[in-house]
Amino acid sequence: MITLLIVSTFLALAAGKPCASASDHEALLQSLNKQLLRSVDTQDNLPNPSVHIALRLSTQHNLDKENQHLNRLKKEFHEDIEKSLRNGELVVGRLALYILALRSSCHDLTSLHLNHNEVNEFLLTHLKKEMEEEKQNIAFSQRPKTNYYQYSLGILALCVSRVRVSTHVSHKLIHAVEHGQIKHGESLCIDSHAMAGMALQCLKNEGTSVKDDAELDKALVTIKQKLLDSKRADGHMGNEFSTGLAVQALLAMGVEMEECGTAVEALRADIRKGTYHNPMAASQVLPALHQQSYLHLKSKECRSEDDTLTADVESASEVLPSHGQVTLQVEVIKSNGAASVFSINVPKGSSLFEALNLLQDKQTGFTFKTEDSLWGAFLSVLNDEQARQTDRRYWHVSSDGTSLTQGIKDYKIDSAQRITIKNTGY
Ligand code: B12
Repeated sequence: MITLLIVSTFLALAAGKPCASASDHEALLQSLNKQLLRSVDTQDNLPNPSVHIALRLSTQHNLDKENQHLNRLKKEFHEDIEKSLRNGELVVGRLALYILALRSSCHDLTSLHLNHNEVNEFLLTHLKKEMEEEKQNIAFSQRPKTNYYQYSLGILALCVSRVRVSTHVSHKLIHAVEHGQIKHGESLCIDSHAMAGMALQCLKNEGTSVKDDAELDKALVTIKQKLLDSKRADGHMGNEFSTGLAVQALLAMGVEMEECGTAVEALRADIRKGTYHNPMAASQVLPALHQQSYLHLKSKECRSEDDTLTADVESASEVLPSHGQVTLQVEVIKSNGAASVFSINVPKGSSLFEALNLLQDKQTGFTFKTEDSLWGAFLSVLNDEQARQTDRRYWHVSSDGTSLTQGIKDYKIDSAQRITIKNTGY
């Protein structure tokens, strides 16, 4: 039976993908799985719930390491959420991911509380409350305090944990889908549509009552169409970093793996190129390659699991020392439109973060600060001006007019270029 299952899985994966054999696919999948397992060994950063979910949705496991990571989440990540609550920060998305991570390890959710204002609350009770606040915010200002990606994650976490989602909360998401309100900066956000798709599909599968069943079905059709329409000539849906989530959502919505063949091939090509070296990026891609979506967490039982995955020592990738310097122009455009341009020579192959540090050290008047997030360093302050989420502003980064698709620590400077960092509203 199991053999039959494996053979049919291989056949499904091999379908519609001329460039990879089933064994090639397995090897790539395993390399990404091992890379994620190695990432949880690093103790410098907070444990990442998204990485935990991806490890738990994989076929191969290292149960010891996964347990250690779960314990770190329950301590360090849990405390970090409580710290955010004390600082009055928004926690919807991180709390939802944490709940999904606990669910992925079949952990009893009622055994954990959040301590806030000297009150102990169940995680799910607190999430429900925050979702109510988000819903109110949408009612008053047509958007959540966080964003629709996190709002969808919230619905998904409640639904997967079999907690009823209020019809008002789900209606706000359905309405946003139908009115094209789900954006990333100025452009259509494929990642958020994928997350919304999984959240709404979960409600449909659970038979959760919604304001209007026909409206829910219409929103699901809209999302599916937007995801399919986002396919580029190279197979990506949206970009390299949204394709994994888009495939997950399409699978959750009942699309066959064969229909995602070109997207899966694009993901495989990215893995070969090392595009997903950021653990957060890898964590959103791996489930899709396993033909899993976050919806599978609902029925996860954690019984008789494989325990054969080893981290292996990372094969020393041949990083050839790059020679020479390149000239970088850094243009900063503040919220009042005032622009200043700085110039610096940096070693070829530096990250933008390293380049900005060099520029700061030169004491030319350029300064910057970052904030930590699950994706890494988020640029928050430049030349003493902060672009705040509470004001719905951020520092948008582009190179020679093209928006960067990576953060400042991941983006590498390989040639002379002009980086524009602009305080932008969204
Ligand atoms: C919403 C969102 C934004 C919002 C965040 C604020 C808000 N309240 O809405 C805004 C519009 C500001 C934004 C900006 C950017 N974003 Co954005 N963003 C997202 C999105 C859709 C959801 C993030 C989220 O809420 N996650 C849930 C919570 C639980 O996780 P979190 O880590 O705590 O969330 C925070 C961080 O993710 C942070 N954040 C958002 N984007 C980025 C990007 C980077 C590189 C970093 C380090 C942090 C970061 O803001 C979140 C809210 O505080 C993701 C999609 C995805 N697949 O994850 C893309 C995504 C993370 N963003 C991306 C990018 C490229 C950017 C920009 C670099 C775009 C640009 N050219 O300027 C900038 C960041 C520039 C900077 N200042 O450093 C990429 C990152 C890919 C990568 N390999 O690094 C993603 C995956 C989208 C994509 N498919 O291309 N983003």
